[in-house]
Amino acid sequence: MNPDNFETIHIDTDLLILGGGMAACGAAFEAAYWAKKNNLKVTLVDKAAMERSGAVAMGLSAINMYLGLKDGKNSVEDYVNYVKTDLMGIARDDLVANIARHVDSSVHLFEKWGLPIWKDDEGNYVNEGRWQVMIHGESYKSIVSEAAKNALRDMGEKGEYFERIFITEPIMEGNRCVGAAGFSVRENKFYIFKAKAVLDTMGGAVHVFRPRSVGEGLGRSWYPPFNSGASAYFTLKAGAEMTCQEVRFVPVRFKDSYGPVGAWFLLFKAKATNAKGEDYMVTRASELEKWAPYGTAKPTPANLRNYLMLLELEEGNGPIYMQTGEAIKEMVANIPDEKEAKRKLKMLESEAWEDFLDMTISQALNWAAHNIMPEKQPSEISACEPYFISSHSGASGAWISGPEDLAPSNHFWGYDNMTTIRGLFAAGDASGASSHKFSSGSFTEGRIAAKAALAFCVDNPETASIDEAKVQEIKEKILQPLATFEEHKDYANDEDVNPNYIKPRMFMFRLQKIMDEYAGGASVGFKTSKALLDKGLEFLQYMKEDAEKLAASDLNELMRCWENIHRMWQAESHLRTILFREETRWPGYYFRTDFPEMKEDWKCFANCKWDPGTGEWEMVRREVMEESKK
Ligand code: SFD
Ligand code: AMP
Repeated sequence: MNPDNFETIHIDTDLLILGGGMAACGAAFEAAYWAKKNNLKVTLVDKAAMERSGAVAMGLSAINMYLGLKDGKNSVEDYVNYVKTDLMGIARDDLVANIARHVDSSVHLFEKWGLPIWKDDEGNYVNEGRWQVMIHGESYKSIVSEAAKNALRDMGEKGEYFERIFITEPIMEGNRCVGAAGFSVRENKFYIFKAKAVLDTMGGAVHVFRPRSVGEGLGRSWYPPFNSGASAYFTLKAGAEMTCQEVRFVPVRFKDSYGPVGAWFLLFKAKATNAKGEDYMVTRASELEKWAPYGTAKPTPANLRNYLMLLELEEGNGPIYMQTGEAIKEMVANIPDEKEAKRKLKMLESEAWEDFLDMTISQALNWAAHNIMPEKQPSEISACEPYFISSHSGASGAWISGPEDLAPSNHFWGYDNMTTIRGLFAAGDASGASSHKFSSGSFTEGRIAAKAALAFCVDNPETASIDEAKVQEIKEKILQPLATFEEHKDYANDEDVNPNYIKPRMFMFRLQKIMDEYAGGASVGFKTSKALLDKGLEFLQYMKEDAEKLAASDLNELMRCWENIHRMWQAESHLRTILFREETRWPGYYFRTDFPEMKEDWKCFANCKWDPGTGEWEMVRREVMEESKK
């Protein structure tokens, strides 16, 4: 494929939304309203088709963030406390509160657009846990993306969305982000998007670490294989400050098919046990005291729930089981009427299957394939490999401005959700330190960020001029893997093995091996140390040199090349931040064997920044504020 045959397409807009997931859909929906008022243009670009792109592609069985503020059961402060405790004391109150006070209205919109939310006999939402509501959510993403697309369509020429365009690089003018570059994954087209404000919502990252499923199972992971670190790469390359890059997420899931556990723990009140049937949350409760005050709080933070399970495995007490059968039996045990008990049992069985069919069909297939009847037998659960997803129980992302009325003065610099780079905003998995926003909170944060980004466009109406030489330079760099392949492909008789280049698949395996073995992946029980991290960093530098030799035979491989470069940057910022934080604060996510305890003087954010001018990394501590302004 000849890179010279690529047409260059220029798109000029006011607000550029990168990504088409939950945060992007929220952004498009909100932007349409504010842009119309100010006669501004909004453009959205997704690497995939919005109807099924991002983490919600397969559907979901619950909305995990709903406060029910109108019923007075919960308050915004309750939610902030919950999130901060779950993250072992490290969270931005202002950001969490900003999402929490608006999230309910987003959920009501989803319902209005046709998302079926479970209701009880009185017509109230059925809660899974305190903050989660159950949905029939197989088509969740289709419903939400349709609303976002409609909002853009309603804007006429002032609203547009592009699908199957892979964004690779930020375009900068000094300390201001003025656009993005990318390419079509279907046609020989290279794109330059020029904008007054850019909103990064390209999700988190998977396959940075070696997955548990390899070979024939490669691509099977909890997090969707198509989110590959573009968000973090984009903000890092722009020179933005990042936060919590060490706070990866290791979910516990049904083993090998990654079915969700939340409904089992919270709705069905199931217990997880070791092979001897012991409930390790009870037998190992004393371990939690070491991690007080978070370890002794309720609910136990997600990483500590993992940690107790990992201790069982270290002692050889696996497999670990979700006791599904016992849970279902207990739920019908107190129903005296036999017919009613049978009816309830049938209902519970179908709810259990739907939990998987709504969002992780492969888990239902796994049950069917292994003759597992959840009402009779337990199922194995296991800790996955690490992922980067700040909207769930991880926290890695850009360091952003909070809202003026809630943020302490050093957490506010003009516009909600603006990164430390002018004109560059972030939301969803792209913004850090505001965990537990999930699908509904990410959509809501997209709305908040888009409104602020449009205010920025109004206040900063000047447009950038990107000169043709710069465009050409970016284009050549992005298409280089095609040129490298063309130049050397005939050297060897196997396209994939060639001393002059490396294919993205091999590159990814190499990255995953480094991260798994040196940065505390699943195969080493999530343990690492300075000695290992230093070695890992050394290997990563060699990888960075070799990234210049990535080769692509077609557009799909070109995308794979860039996905892996994005992952490599996510990896480096992660590794550097784990190294910087000399304590263990999230055992169960990772464990520093050389600093095995949590330390009071590390109760702070560990932030990092890459300087585009010098190529140097800078690590800084930022204070955790205990109260948001009211
Ligand atoms: O419970 C580029 N999440 C759940 N949230 C819930 O509310 N309920 C659940 O039941 C949830 N479950 C769950 C969840 C996540 C995952 C992975 C699983 C299960 C298996 C969390 C939410 O899904 C999550 O919080 C939001 O989706 C986050 O929103 P956002 O917008 O930050 O990310 P996205 O939706 O994944 O979208 C990313 C978009 O970026 C695009 N993209 N576009 C252009 N160029 C590039 N280079 C790009 N790279 C990526 C993507 O195509 C996508 O459009 S439970 O089991 O945990
Ligand atoms: P999951 O299916 O694990 O993603 O969980 C869905 C929701 O339930 C998230 O909000 C989790 O934080 C929460 N959750 C899952 N398991 C537990 C548990 N054992 N205790 C408390 N909350 C949980």
